[in-house]
Amino acid sequence: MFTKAMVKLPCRNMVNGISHANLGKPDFALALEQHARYRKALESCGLEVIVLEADEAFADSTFIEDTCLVTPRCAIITNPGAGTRKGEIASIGAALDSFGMAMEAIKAPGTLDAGDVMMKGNHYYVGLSQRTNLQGFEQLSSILEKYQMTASAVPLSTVLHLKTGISYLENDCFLAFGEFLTKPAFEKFLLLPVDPQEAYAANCVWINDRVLVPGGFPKTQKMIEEKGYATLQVDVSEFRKLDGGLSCLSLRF
Ligand code: CIR
Repeated sequence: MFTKAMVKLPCRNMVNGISHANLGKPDFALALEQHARYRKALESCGLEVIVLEADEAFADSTFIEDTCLVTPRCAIITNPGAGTRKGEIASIGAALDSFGMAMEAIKAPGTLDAGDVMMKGNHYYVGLSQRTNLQGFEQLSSILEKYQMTASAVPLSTVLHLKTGISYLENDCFLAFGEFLTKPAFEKFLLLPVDPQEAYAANCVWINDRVLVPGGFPKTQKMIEEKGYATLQVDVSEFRKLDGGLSCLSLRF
């Protein structure tokens, strides 16, 4: 169960964020509204939501998930793989300070975006991607071992981040798209296959027996509901324009 979420308000400069989506520039005013509704959805899952101020110096800083992996035993500040995002980590340690967590960090030459990290109990699946390199994975793995947790690497071929294509819905059940439907790492689990027309919806977020689902992906939402989950729909179209999904917008712990 999670009790808290941390989010960071989008900045005006988000329109200059990294994007390969070809969906145009985000509308900042609409992004603010969507972010407010996202925060409400987190609250309705029973979470206390901590809101960090926007940081104009970093266009992608609203995608706070990439800057830190918060586990039940420690928080690990990452070294983001994109050059323009590295400075985002400066503020995250201080923001988490008051929670009394043991703090660890990924150091260069290791790089890691926590969007590449998926938690399943005490085990963490880590995508080797354009953002997360082998050293980043190895550092993360030794930090987790120090706290009696484990990690395994999952080489990625098509997606930006691991959680772009797969989400853990607890109960040994995953939502999976494309390359994740055939990866040996996940073959022993129940995989709910996301329709290719709804690929973006492969990034959903399980929170305390609810599943946040992006707005506009009815087949995926229905499939999740048919498995017995209560869903909450949140439209994040403006963040999608920057390759960001629902999970990227918060740290949950
Ligand atoms: C980036 O390319 O870094 C941002 N525009 C999107 C980051 C999305 N984060 C995530 O999937 N965890």
